[in-house]
Amino acid sequence: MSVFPHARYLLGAHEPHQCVADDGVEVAFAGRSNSGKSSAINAIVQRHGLARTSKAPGQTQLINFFALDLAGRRLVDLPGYGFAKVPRPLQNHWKSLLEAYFGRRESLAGLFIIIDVRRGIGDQDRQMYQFAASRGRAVHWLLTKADKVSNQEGLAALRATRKEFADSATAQLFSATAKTGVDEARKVLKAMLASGQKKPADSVLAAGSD
Ligand SMILES: Nc1nc2c(ncn2[C@@H]2O[C@H](COP(=O)(O)OP(=O)(O)OP(=O)(O)O)[C@@H](O)[C@H]2O)c(=O)[nH]1
Ligand SMILES: [Mg+2]
Repeated sequence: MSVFPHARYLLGAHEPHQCVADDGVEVAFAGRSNSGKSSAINAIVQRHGLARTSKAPGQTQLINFFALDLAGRRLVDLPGYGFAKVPRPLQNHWKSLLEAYFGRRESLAGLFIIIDVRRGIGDQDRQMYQFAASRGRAVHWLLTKADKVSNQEGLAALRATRKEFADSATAQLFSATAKTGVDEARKVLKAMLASGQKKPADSVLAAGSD
């Protein structure tokens, strides 16, 4: 049984106004094309095929929203960046879509940035970090495809990430294929979602409903 039995695909937004209503709480997954975002979502939600995965980079071209439960908790699969073969106008469109999303989204509680552990963190990953951090959102670096490197190489990448983002973000090793680090990632996800639900306005409402 899935840890999120009510998880389901909601919609894909090509334009900012098509996004799911900005209430409830959500955690977004960003990363390069083909880094393993959709695979990570499926492993963490424990639902094979919830987010579409592909060997061909550039599969996720929309902001895809998934409900995790009936209480307004969501996951968001953001379009992958850094895929050179995408025509320039489409790349620019994605960039402005991501900027609009990060600039305005109130229900965004935190960001997972998915990194292929073999490639390391790039400029666009750091840009995603800046988008989230500048709005006070928590960031978690998910160094995935750990099954593709030795333990030593994986730990070296993890140490470097923790050193660079010492107090400002968390990081872990992960593999969707080998299912390593899944429990840890799920805990971080749940903590982000819980932190997003404790907004002052929510507490006032909760206090009034007793
Ligand atoms: N070995 C290994 N392969 C993985 C892992 N995670 C993903 N992959 C493979 O990497 C490829 C891309 O995975 P996706 O999850 O579709 O990547 P994505 O980041 O969602 O890609 P886009 O939607 O195109 O941006 C697929 O062939 C996956 O099977 C992993 O942990 N280990
Ligand atoms: Mg994808």
